[in-house]
Order: sequence, then C-alpha cells, then structure tokens
Amino acid sequence: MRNAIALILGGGRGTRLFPLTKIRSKPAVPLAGKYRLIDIPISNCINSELNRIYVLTQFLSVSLHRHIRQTYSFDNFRGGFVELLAAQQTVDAGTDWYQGTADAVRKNLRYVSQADVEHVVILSGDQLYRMDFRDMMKTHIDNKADVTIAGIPVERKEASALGIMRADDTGRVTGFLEKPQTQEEIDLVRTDPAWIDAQGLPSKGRDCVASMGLYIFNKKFLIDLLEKTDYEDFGKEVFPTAIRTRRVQLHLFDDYWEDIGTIRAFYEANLSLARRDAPFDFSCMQAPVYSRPRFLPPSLMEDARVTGSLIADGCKIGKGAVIENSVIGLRTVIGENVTIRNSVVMGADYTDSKFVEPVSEIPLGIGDNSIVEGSILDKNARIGKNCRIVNDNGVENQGEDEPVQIRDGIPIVIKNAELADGFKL
Ligand code: ADQ
Ligand code: ADP
Repeated sequence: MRNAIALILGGGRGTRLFPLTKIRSKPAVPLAGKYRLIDIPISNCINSELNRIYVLTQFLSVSLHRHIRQTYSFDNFRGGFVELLAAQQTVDAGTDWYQGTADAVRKNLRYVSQADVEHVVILSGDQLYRMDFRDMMKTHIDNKADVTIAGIPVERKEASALGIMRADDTGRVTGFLEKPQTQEEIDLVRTDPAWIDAQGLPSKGRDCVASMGLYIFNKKFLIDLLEKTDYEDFGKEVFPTAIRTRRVQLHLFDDYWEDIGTIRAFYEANLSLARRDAPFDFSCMQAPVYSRPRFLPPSLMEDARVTGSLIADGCKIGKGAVIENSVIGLRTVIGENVTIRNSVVMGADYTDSKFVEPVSEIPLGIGDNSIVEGSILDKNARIGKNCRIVNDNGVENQGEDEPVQIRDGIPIVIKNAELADGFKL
C-alpha cells in the first residue's frame, strides 16, 4: 500500500441528506452516537495500512476540518496524513464546482500525479462497512488490472439504485450499467447465481453484482482517462466504456455494506446498530473505527428503562425515561418521564454550564414528559417540556427552513433548534 493514495469522495451537493447537511458537509454528519461518517472510510484506510488520504468535499465546514485535525495525526515513523481538498478552495471556486465523481477527481489530479503514487484508491464517503483494502489491492495487482471495482451480490430488487456489473470466469468485468431501471436492462448485466456460488460466496437467490463505489485505479490509466475525456461520472460514463478496451476487474466482497447517503438509509442504519444483532460491530479490535478522543464522563442514568439502544458518553438520563431502539449521542440530556423510541438523537457539542451565560431559556436536551418517536434530532436541540415529535399523520416530506422538517417520512429536528414547551409536530 506504500505507493497508493486514497481519495475519499466526501459528497456532492449533499441534497439527499438535507437538512443534516444544511450547515455542515456530508462527511461531518454524526453517526452512531459518537462518530462521523468520514470516520468509516478513513478507519478502513488506516486499518489497511493506507495512510495517505485525501478527502474531497464540496464545501468545507469548520467542524469537518476540526474533526480531522483533532482525530487523525500520524507519528513520524510511519508517516501519513489526512488532507481535505475542498472545491471552494480551488481557483475557480463558486462558478465551477465539481460536477460528478470523475470530475471531482479530475480537479485534484495534481495530488494523484505525485511521482511515488502508482495506485489510486477511490472511496465513497457515505457508506458503512469494514473492508481490508489490501485484499482488493491483491486482486488488482494479481490480475494486472487497469481498474478494479469492489462488487457485492445483491437482489434484483436493489439493482435500480446501484451500478450493476457482470464478469467472466476470470473476474474481468464484461458488462456495466449504472442504475438499470427496467427488467430488460437488468437482464443485460445480471449474473447467474451459480457463478456467484462458484466464486465461493453463497448466492442465496441474489442474481446481481453491484458496484460498491470503491475503485482502485492504476495512476497512469486514471490520469490519461481524465485528461483525454470530459467524463463527469465513474458509474455513468467511465466504466461502461472502459470495459470495452481496458482490463476492468471485479473484486468480490460479501459482508455487511450499506450506502447511507439518504435520510431513510442513514436513519435505518443507525437504528440497526442499536439492536442486539447489529449487523456491524464497532468494537472489532483488529479493525477499530477511530474517532476523536474526548474526555467526557460516563453517562448517568437515574431509574430509566433502556432497551436496544446505544448511549454515548456524557449523557444524563432522568427518572422514568423510556428509551427503546434508539441512538443517544454524546452529551444528550433527557428529562424525567421522557419517551424516545426508534430515534436517532445526535446529542450536543457542549453542555449547559453554570459558568456560562445561558443562550436560551430552554435547556439543552429533551424536556420532561416529551415524546420522540421515529425521528432524528440533530445536535444541540433544545426541546421543551411536554413536546411531541411524532409523525402522526404519516407526512412524507415537509418544510424547508422550519426547526422541524420531515424527509422520507422521518421528522428531523435541525441543529440548534429550539422548541417551546408543549410543541407538537
Ligand atoms: P451513487 O452513490 O449514486 O452511486 P454518486 O452520487 O456519484 O453515486 O456518489 C458516489 C460518492 O461520491 C458518494 O459518496 C458521494 O457523496 C460522492 N460524490 C458525488 N459527487 C461528488 C463530488 N462532486 N465531489 C465529491 N464527492 C462526490 C455510486 C456508483 C454506483 C454504485 C454506488 C454504490 O456510481 O455504481 O453502485 O455508488 O453506493
Ligand atoms: P457539527 O457536528 O454540526 O458539524 P461542530 O463540530 O461544528 O458541529 O461543532 C459546533 C460547535 O461546537 C461549535 O460552534 C463550537 O461552539 C463547538 N466546538 C467544539 N469544539 C470546538 C473547538 N475545538 N473550537 C471551537 N469550537 C468548538
């Protein structure tokens, strides 16, 4: 991995995760109570001994910068860095933002073209998975590939949201269609389940192999490709044509992998992590997920009933509170007799303190007797007493600037929102 660099695609306009991305860039969105989205791909890189990491982002939030600076420092002996490359910092900022994934990489080719770089690992910034990229690199090198794409078997019904590819017996990709919409299109790139079984992975009825949006490119090929074409997107443009003339290799993977780039996917992935049978284990010592070390006290609970939930550090949970299948983030304050079900509560950046002038009459956290169900509470929410945040009317989408909005049927209390006592959605 010494002559490889990683480029993490930290997000385009971030509209699919709006309003969580209203005031921060996508990689900075909090995940599982104490991490941020960007911690996943960076941890995978570090655990794969891939220590030269660039994060490409459309706009640079202070929080992302701070998080990366405070979390990822490498020692002098091993070397390495995590560097943020923000579109807004380029010369033609504002007028010419990155168009698509390939274009984002094109605008940063000067980092790719460093002399000692041979392979470029391109990763998505909004996925939850654990992968050793050294295995993928081995596939790439063993097959003398120009580019290697990580692929995972999926069911046909998932095909329309993903890039779908078909490979021959040597693993060479012979068909690639980005987000095939019709059954006929899917048939063009479907894979015989027997082929998947023959690769040693149980097909379990899955007859498609999806691109995971993770690629290893040979540097020369990548530079050539991006300089000589005006392709904007890897999935839509680069691969469908590259498979005809170049060696595009499939690297099969079959473990937990989830794209969490939409509000619903983000919400469900968070809640799944709080279940006893969570599909992803943050505590794997061989390949930990890193995040910023903080010096917070343990969470304090007073006679609360908590089932199937993640409770991060520094929380205070009052008497009679009921918390079911929820994620409770750093420094969350929960009043007495509060009910929180199936919700993602991101917590707070700070705590109300007797040493600081209060910024609001409503204390940080969730006031006594309030009910929160099926919702996402962004950071620093100040929710009064006797509030009810439940999508009782089953609204799908609502609001743009309001403190509580609904996306994909999920109420979202935006960052720093204040809701007075008795608020009802
Ligand atoms: P999508 O996720 O739909 O499909 P895309 O929207 O291009 O593809 O995003 C890929 C990644 O790049 C995301 O992490 C996104 O945030 C980021 N990104 C997009 N535009 C960017 C930009 N201009 N600057 C920086 N980052 C940007 C892709 C593939 C499919 C594959 C799925 C798997 O195209 O083939 O199946 O990923 O999730
Ligand atoms: P987000 O999770 O929404 O991206 P930030 O990480 O930007 O949020 O945190 C928001 C607030 O946290 C800041 O406005 C600031 O008050 C506080 N904060 C936390 N750490 C620091 C720090 N090291 N320096 C300054 N402010 C900090």
